Amino acid sequence: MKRQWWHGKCAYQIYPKSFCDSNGDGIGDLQGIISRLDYLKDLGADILWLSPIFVSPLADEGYDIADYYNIDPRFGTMDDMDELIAEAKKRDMYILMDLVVNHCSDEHEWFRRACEDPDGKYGRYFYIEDFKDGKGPCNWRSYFGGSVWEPLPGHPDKCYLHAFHKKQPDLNWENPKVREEVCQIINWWLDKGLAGFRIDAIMNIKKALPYRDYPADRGDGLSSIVNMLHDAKGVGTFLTEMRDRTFAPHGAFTVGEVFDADPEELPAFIGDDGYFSSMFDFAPAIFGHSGQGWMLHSGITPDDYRNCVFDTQARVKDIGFISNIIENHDEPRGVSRYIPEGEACPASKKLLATVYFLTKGLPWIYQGQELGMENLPVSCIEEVDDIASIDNYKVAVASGIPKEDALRAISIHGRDNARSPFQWTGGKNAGFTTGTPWLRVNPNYVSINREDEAADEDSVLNYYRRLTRLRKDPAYAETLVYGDFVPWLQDRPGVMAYLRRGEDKTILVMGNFQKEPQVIPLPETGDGSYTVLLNNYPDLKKVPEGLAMEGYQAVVLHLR
Ligand code: TEU
Ligand code: CA
Repeated sequence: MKRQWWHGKCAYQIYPKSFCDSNGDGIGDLQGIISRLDYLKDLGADILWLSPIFVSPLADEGYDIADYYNIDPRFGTMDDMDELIAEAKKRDMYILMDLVVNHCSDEHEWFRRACEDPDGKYGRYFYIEDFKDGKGPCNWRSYFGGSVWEPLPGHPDKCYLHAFHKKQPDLNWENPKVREEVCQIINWWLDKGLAGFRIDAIMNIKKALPYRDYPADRGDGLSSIVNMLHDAKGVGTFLTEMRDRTFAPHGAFTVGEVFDADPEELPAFIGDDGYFSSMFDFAPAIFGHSGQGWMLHSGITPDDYRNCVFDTQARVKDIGFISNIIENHDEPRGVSRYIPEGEACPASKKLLATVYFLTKGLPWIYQGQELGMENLPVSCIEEVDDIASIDNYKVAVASGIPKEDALRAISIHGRDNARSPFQWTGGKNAGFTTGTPWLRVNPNYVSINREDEAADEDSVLNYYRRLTRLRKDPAYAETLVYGDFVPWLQDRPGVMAYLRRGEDKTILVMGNFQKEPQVIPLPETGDGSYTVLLNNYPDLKKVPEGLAMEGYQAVVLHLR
């Protein structure tokens, strides 16, 4: 694997709408981000991915773009964006924006002109078809529920395809003019000084054509669009063209949101000459998921989590650099998902931080994760913003599931969980805004907030600061960035442990991933002595059989 400038960095995802509001309108904005760059630098964040801030009606919170060349006034101005790029550069930080090009907004000029003339140039930017007997060409279900086919405004005999929300018409990537438009957007932003992009929903750009029905997977007679995607071959042709015309000439960093890639395609996606620099590991995030909706999702135990992470590490090895997360803006909070219910506490949150952060690949922190922020309680459907949650709720209630059970599923799987305002202080609105926050603040901000944790040496926040510093420590960086990943005791219940083995050092990362204490043997290496590099407890007890680990104790040892 060719070495890259970003391999030794730490990355951070900002959800701008909920990060920091600078002007009291209750919505996070660019000036808010600029005001927090020193906080992020001190945390150890080098690469910053901003979820979309382009002009948008926010039907899908900005993932429905109406103008790729302008900043939505709710987030600020293009001058603010230029200032952010410049201020980040001064701090050796790198800005990524979110490339959302599987679809645009139905309020984009392209779609407006397609509605004026469905058979004209812009009609061919989209998948516009004739209804037949009042039905669309196939029975695919959108990610957000219902048919992917929606009547084309002004043309009741025609319909357009949307994999996501009806306000997100899919762009037709088979049309070279669409691909040209996308390349222009990318190059325009890279020329402005962006370091690169996170690439949204990119596996959706290739459809299996001609359209055909798939076996209905629910009572509505529809079939999840994911079933079609399994048949859609050839996305690589589009991705190669995009890379060669944009990312490669600029030396840009890119990280793909790639679901359902075939394992043998990994080198093509993130190898030395891959379509992208990296891609996210979603194996833990989708573990136990059912295509039948959230009500049928099964849980994930610490051992399941460990096995997912280890499977990915075994699959990726030295093919490329995977991007490791425990959460993002689409997923529940990692500490609420991966730590058994009722056992999320500073020790277990630090354990989870340790065991994911030091695996091989690029570590990502999602805003608020460094504080140990947790899922957002839900008391009624009216307070829910997330359109995926609202769809899952409607489907569940329509199928006869009690409302309180449907609501509980949102509290576990909903996307609002990660989108509640960043908790800066224990004061009003958690210091996020002086106005009314666009989404309610988690009531636990009084005990989980940056101000209090910064002052507490033993806080989750200060533990993350130690983690990022350890990974960049000149004495250990070579081993932690490039060392082989070697599982240790991978079948032992309640243990998540692995070696990072470099040329001249071996580092053991070991977590007792349960609340009960247990003695865990050490691997036999060297003279059996070690240096403690990190420990989420004040001390570490060595016994003849190994280490007597407290509940949720995690350690990082340099084995001599
Ligand atoms: O998400 C794409 C994606 O993750 C879907 O495959 C997923 O199943 C869907 O989010 C339902 O939960 C990206 C963005 O991360 C997400 O926020 C957007 O809603 C979506 O694309 C459309 O742009
Ligand atoms: Ca604001």
